[in-house]
Order: sequence, then C-alpha cells, then structure tokens
Amino acid sequence: QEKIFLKDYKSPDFTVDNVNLDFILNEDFCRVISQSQVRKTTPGAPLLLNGEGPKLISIKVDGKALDSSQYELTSEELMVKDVPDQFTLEIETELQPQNNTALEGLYKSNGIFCTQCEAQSFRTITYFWDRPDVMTSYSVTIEADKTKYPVLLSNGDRLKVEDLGNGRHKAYWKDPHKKPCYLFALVAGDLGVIRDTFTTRSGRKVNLEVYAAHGKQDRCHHAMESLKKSMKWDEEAFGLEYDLNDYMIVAIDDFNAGAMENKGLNIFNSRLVLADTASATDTDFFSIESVVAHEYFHNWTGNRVTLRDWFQLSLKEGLTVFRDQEFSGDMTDRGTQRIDDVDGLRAAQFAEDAGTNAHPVRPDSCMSVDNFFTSTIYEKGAEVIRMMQTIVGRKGFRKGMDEYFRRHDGQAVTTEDFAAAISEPNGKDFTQFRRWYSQAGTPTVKVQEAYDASKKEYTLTLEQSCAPTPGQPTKEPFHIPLMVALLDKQGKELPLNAKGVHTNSDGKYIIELREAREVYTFTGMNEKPVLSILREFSAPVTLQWAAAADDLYFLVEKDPDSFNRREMAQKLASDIYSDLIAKARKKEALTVEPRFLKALNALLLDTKASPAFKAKMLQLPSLHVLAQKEAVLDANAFYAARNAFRTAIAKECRQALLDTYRQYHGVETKNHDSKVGAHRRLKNMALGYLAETKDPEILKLASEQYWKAENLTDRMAAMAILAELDSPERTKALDHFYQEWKNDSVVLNKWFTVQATSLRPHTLDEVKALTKHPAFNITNPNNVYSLLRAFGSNLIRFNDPQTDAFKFYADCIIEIDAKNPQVASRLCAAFNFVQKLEPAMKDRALSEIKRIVAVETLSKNSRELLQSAL
Ligand code: BAL
Ligand code: ZN
Repeated sequence: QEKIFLKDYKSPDFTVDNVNLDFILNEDFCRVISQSQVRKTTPGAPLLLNGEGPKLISIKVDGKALDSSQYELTSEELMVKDVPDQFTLEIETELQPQNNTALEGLYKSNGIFCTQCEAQSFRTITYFWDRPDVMTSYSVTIEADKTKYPVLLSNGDRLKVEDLGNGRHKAYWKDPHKKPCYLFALVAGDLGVIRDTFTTRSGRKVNLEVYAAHGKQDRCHHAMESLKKSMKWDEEAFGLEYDLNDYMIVAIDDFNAGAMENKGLNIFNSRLVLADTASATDTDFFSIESVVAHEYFHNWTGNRVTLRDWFQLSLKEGLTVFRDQEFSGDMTDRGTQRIDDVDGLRAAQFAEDAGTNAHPVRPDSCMSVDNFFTSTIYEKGAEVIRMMQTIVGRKGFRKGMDEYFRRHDGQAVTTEDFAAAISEPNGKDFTQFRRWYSQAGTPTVKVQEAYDASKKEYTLTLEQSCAPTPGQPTKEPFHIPLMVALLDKQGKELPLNAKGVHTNSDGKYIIELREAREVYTFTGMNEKPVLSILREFSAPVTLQWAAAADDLYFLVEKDPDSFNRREMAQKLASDIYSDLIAKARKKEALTVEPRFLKALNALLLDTKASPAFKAKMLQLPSLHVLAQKEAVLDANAFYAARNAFRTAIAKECRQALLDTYRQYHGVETKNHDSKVGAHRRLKNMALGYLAETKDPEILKLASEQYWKAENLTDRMAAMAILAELDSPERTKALDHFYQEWKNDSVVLNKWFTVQATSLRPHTLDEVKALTKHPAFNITNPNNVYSLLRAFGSNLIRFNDPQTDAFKFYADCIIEIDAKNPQVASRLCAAFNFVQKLEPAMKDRALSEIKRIVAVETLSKNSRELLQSAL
C-alpha cells in the first residue's frame, strides 16, 4: 500500500467560497446534495475531489449535468479535466448509513444519525476537497422524519425548522466561521437534552445544550458544569472567548474515539459525558471534565486556527492537550496533575518512541492518517509546547500565544508557524528546538557530578544522545530545557550562578542543553550540594544518573519540587523492581530493600503531606514502564516481582495503611470534588495493598465495601480486589454488578474491564467466554475496548507463556478489522513488546502477526502498525 509524504505537500488548486449541503435522511438510504462556489487558483488545474464509497448520482458544473465521458471516477477520486475558472459545482450522492460499521462519515448509532469526519471521512459522504487547508463557509439543511428524528443538529447558527407537512421536517443551519470539512457534523435523532447558558466576558449569551438518550439527561450535569468551567478558564488563562451563540454536546453510544471537536457541535462517546455518583467513578468525573475542556479548547486551537495538512496534527492536538493539562492542574492540584501526565506519557509514549512504530511529533510520511492519533502526536506534542513555555516562562508563552492568534486566526498553518509565533516575540531562536518536531525517539541525558572541596566547586557534566528510530539512524542534538536546583543539607535551594544557567520569567533556574556534551561549573559551594534535576519533568527525556542512594532518599524526603520527590521514589522503586525481576528469573528469594519500605511508611504517617501526594507516592512504576526498561519481558517474573513488592509494602506499612483506610473511608461519599476524590484514591490504594496478604480480615473489609458502597469508585475498587480471588465472594459481587447494570452499557463496560485485567491465571479463558456473552457486542467500540483492549494491556496474562493469548487476539483483530478498521488498529498496540519476549514467545507472537498481515483485505490502519514489527 502507498505511503504519503509531507514533502509532497502542494497548496490547493481551488478556493471554495461556500458550500451548501442538503441531507435527506431515510431509513434505507440517504441523499446528499452539495453545491459549492468554486474558484480556480492554479491555471489549467483539473478538478480533483476525494471520495471513498459514496454512490455518485450526479455531477453538475454551472447547472449542466456531466455525462460519464466528462469525468473519471476511481475508488478514491473524482476527476473533471476541464472546468471553468469560476463555477458552481453540484454533486449528489447516496449513502447507506445504517450499514456503516466503520463508524466513519455518516452512520447510525441506536437509531441516531451522526457523523465522524476527522481525519478523512468527509469523503465517504460526498466528493469534496477533503483536506484541512480548504476552509469554507457551510450552510446545511437536514430533512428527516419528524417523529423518529425530532432533533436535527449541525454546526453554527440554527436558522429555522420547517414543517414539510408530510410527517417530515427540515432544519436550516449556517456556520458563520470558515472551516475545513473534518469539522463538519450532523446529528439527527430522538434525544433528551439539558440546557444552560454562559455569558462570555464581552457579553455574548451562549446557549449550552448537552444531548443524550432519553432518561440519561440527569447524568449530563457534570459535563455541563465542566463546559462552563472550561469556557471561563479559557477567557482567564488565554483571553479566548467563544464565538457562536450555541454550543452543543451530543453523547453517542457507538463512537470509535473519545470525542470530536466539530465546530459548535461536539460529538462525544457516551462514556465521556454521562456521570452520576452511582454510575461513574472519580476517574470518570475527572476524565469527563478534562475531555469536555479539551474539545472546547479546540475551538481556538484547531478550529479557528487549523492544520495545513495532517502531518501537522500535533499543531492542534499537542497544543490542546497542553491546554487541557493546564486546565486540569488549575481545577485540581498542579503538582499531582503533572505527575499523572508524566506517568501517562512514560507508559504510552516512551514505549511508542522505543518501538517499531516510533515517529516524530511532526511525521514525514504515513500509510494511514488515522494512525497519526498517537500519544506521540498528543502527549509528546504537549511536552514540546510545555518546553517552549519553560524556556520563555509563562508570561512569555502567553505573549507568544496572543501573537499566534494575531497572525493566524482563520488560517491553516504548520508547527513551524506556531514555533515562530512563540519564539519571535520572546527574542528566542527555536531553530534547533524544532528538532523536537522532526526527530523521533526519547533522548537520554547522562548526568555526572563532581565536587572539589578545596576549590568549593561543583561540576555538572551533561551528555545527550538518542537511540536510532525507524528511518532515523542518527540524530542531531536536541535543545533540552532542564529545570535544576542545588539543595543544601536542609533541602533549601541555593542561589545559582554559573555560565549556561539562567532564570526564566517565572524565576526558575534553567539549563538549556544544546550540545552533545556540556559542563557547568558552580562556584562558592561550601559543601557538596544535592542535585535536583529535570524538575517538573521539564523535558521528555530519560535521565541516566547514578545518584547515590543517600541523595535519592534525601530528595524523597526534602526536595521542594514535589515532582522530583515522587520521581526519586519511583527511581528507587524501579531499581527494587528490576532487582526482584532478576531474582525471580533466577528463582531466588524475593526480598525488598527495607529502607524503601520504611520511607514509604514514614510518608504515610506524615501529616503534612497531602493525601493526593501520598497516593502518588504509594503508586509503584507500572508494569508497562518496567517492560520498557527490562531487556526481557518475562511475564512470570514480572508477576512474581509485583506480588512480592506489594506484599512487602502491605506487611511493613500494615498499621499506617489500615489507619489511612479508616481515616478516609465512608467520608463525603457523594462528593466528587478532586480533593475528596484524592482521599478516596488513597484509602482505596491502601486497601488494595492490604489485600495482597489475603488476610481474611482485610478481604472482609473489601467485601463490606463492595456491598455497602455509596458511590461507584468504592464499589469498583472493592470489586477489583474481589476479582483477584478464587472464592464465592468474587462470583457474588460480579453477578450482582451484572444484574444491577446489565441494561447500561457505559457502566457494564467496567464489569468487562475488571475481569479482563484480572491477574488470575484463568483470565484468558474468561475473556474468551465473555466475547460470547449476550451483553458483549463486537460492533460496539466501547465493548471491544473494555474487554479486548483491556486484556491486551494486561501485560502478565497477555504474555503468559502457559496460554495462547496471541492466537486469540489475532483472531479478534482479523474479525474486527473487517468491520471497523479504526477499532481493530487500536488493539494492535498489545503486540508492542514483541521484541522483548523470550525467543519461543517471540516466534509465537510474530507468527500471529504474520497471519494477520497475510489477510489480503486487512485495512491499511492495522497493516501499517503490524507490518513494522516484522
Ligand atoms: N480530534 C479528535 C479528538 C480530539 O483529540 O479532540
Ligand atoms: Zn484533540
């Protein structure tokens, strides 16, 4: 299959002044009539339109129908050789949304017509310039049955609804803002709604509407509150106001991704809208708030200023993730938010950067644009933006953002344009910095320290390198901002005065590492200081730093940078884990360094540390992070190490864990604010550790928590513990949960996940059985993600040499790919660690991957992701 290349980009040959779209929706087929006013900008250029699948009924130029000798139609394109310099183009197509299982373009979910056009699915609706740099004004009409589809929505302003008198009605919409077609949206159905308003700071009263299936409206209030908070925050943080009179969010049950930022009409996966105490966990409440914010923030970063081409995807996604992370930090706690974001980055993006699908934040080529929606584009992209902010400081960054909108509002631009808008007003040169966009891979920064007592001099030597990634055997040095401090024996930050170290506009000490090797000399150091480096995780790099254990424990206790306190604890834990894994592979006794356990216990007893921070400190490095570090992924050894480590913590900290549990259990059970949520997280983590000992008294606590829970967070936390047991308690809780939620797929999906992620040896058999369960529907993306993707992320059971998960998984990918390529391709990540498996396991995995790739009709999405492993 063909690749597309960034270097082949050519600006469009036509300008589209406006487009009028008429949708006629029926049960068995739909008609779409598009009428565009077009001007040729490249003399002599033929008209080339993208189109994949819609049945062409007619094409007219200036009202005259073309016969088939006047155009060429392939499976991907419609070409008309001769067109005037200026003309009206009218195209009529026919679609069958009811049979659309890919859920791209126009499709039906539970009787509701809806669309998903990003990235390139507008072309499945009609023949058009399906590229983001063709921005135009849209007028839309939707005609449908009045009873079945009382709600008819599209982008922009609601002009009117006409009763057509024959049981049908027709809605008229007009979007005053130009947009690319990937932001087009339509919804038609019978939906419930809640309404509110928001008045922008310049006085525009915006009608806010959140739509969901009838009966689910009561679960939409949190999404509505989140929207209002986001609108206010964007005004305060970035001076950005909403620009239409209506803002709509629609919850849809069958949705490939999380949500979509269509102009004025966001379409969301139901799981990211619906929430109340009984049906959503604290994590769900948090995710809803941050995704509602993310989609809202796109209104400026993505919609008003959009992409020139899809290789620039991070221009909007990296920036908007950065903005939603900042928002979440302000809504919750900046310190723990940063820790969570970095954990997410390391687990997913660092793995991607180290694997066979590594790609730059601004890729140069691809097979499927759908495969660009990666954690490199999103999360590493956000880190690149954050580094810019670290270099120029928060004030400087805001100045740059203002300049970005001043220069580019209404345009389709590139990541270079963004970097220029931030650097130029701040007098910075980002030429070298732009390598973060063009080079893939996670750089390593090697740290070496020396102290000369006679000269009172402390020397820091930093060396950077970056391993080869596919297509990039060698790398040029990156421009790496490292936030640093030197601490005295009390943990106080010393004033720093060294060449190459400056303070940014926020007063933080920054080293801008640009060369492969640089040396920094700090004078006037009466004693050897303790280094705190990469504070706040100021760059997405891996540190190679053989710090003394005493220094690490000192930093865990005293570093004023809470990120680094926790980071050093993770470093210690990660070394303990590696040691346990090595011992498990050699069948040696698994003992855990007591100093670490004692430090954790002391932290639990520390009344000054916040519960949110304690929870982060209690969290051990994830198995996915360990798998990146270890040379071999030996699932049995990982499992043994995990159990030994957690049990040792449970034993050493038993009393502190129990006290923590009792302190926060049963308190404010119906309050979902982030502070109370953090109390719950901490006490449920405490219970999770305690349960590792399988002490009957603790298991009784877990069981009681399940049956008496007053919110879903507590119920799920208890169920996750019971799901690891082989006892009637497990079956009773699972059966009860099923009975309670069998008609509510958003909640029932958690029931699938808790079983798919269980570490018990029978998990694969149970997952296989669940795929045959009446509640499991393989065409519903959320079902597939909750059961199959969750199982694929179960590192221990997916890679268990005693079972044959690979074969089962390959069968699933093949079956799903035929119906829905996007969903299938999201399962492929389970095979990311193939190269780390032991030879026999690796052979098994590779032969299954080969079997998948041998399917001739396999989508380019899955093919691109799997082929690279071979
Ligand atoms: N643009 C797709 C969903 C999102 O990133 O907002
Ligand atoms: Zn986004």
